[in-house]
Amino acid sequence: PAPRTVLLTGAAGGVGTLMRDLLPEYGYTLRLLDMRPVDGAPDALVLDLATAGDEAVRAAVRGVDAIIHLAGISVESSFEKILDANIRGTHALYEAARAEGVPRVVFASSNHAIGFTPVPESGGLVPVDAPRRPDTFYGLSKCFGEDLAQLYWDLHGIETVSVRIGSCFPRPTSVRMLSIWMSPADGARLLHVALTAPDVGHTVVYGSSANTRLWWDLSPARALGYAPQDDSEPYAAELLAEQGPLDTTDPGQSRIGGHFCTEPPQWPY
Ligand code: NAI
Ligand code: 15L
Repeated sequence: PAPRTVLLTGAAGGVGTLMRDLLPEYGYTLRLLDMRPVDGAPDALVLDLATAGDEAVRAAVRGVDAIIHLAGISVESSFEKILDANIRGTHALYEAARAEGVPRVVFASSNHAIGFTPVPESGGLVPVDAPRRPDTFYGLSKCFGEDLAQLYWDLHGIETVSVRIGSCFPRPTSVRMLSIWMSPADGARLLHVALTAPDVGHTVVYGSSANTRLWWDLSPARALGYAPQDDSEPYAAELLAEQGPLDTTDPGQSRIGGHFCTEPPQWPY
């Protein structure tokens, strides 16, 4: 049966806030979780997945049909902080899902799992099975999450779609983002198919809109039923006029991870 009640972790964050508005249109009832209070949602569960303990995390997942796992540090940070939030936190969530029999997870992976992959030549597309080349401890934690998802499928039969999100923001704000932007509406479309497509086992897909300047292969996502409706191209002229074209001799622009490969942004707390 299609999932109805879905736990959304990281609900206070940028993507969580966008998806909280969009996913109910697909008929889901959301249970919200974050380590910070969630604006406008006094019933949200406020807990740190890494430290809350087995029973609290089990209670958080109990009775849901699926989990969308967005919670974690979303840019580079110290190894210790990434270890807690992204590695221990994701492990705690999967253990709780196993113990409570939750059959499906959608895991927010990232383009930074393959961040050191060179930007493809014009018209080329990076396949989903390209070797992983994390650009940060953050990207490395996403590789861990994908492998953890594979383990929980092979060992425990919990299905996951790992979505390597490009940049999910209301609009693209850089020339790089023209290639990897995922509009919020397309993000909701992709999460919906990731929740409902049958027999996914563990499937890894790239998550973006149907951008004219796309860098990667969307066919694994399309095979799940994803039909993106948006394209960043209407923003191209303005961004190119402001920032100029990508300089492929600049190591901070020549790889998919962009400036994460040279000067990654730092998690603020
Ligand atoms: P964000 O940083 O705005 O939100 C993440 C949320 O997770 C925050 O509200 C934070 O309080 C919560 N969180 C962190 N550690 C936690 C823990 N231990 N327990 C419970 N909650 C915790 O990030 P954003 O942009 O919303 O991204 C959501 C997810 O998608 C992240 O996993 C990020 O790595 C991934 N992603 C996002 C992209 C984007 O374009 N926004 C691109 C690629 C991946
Ligand atoms: C990510 O993984 C980050 O979570 C997000 O904040 C953006 O920086 C995005 O990648 C990106 O590469 O633009």
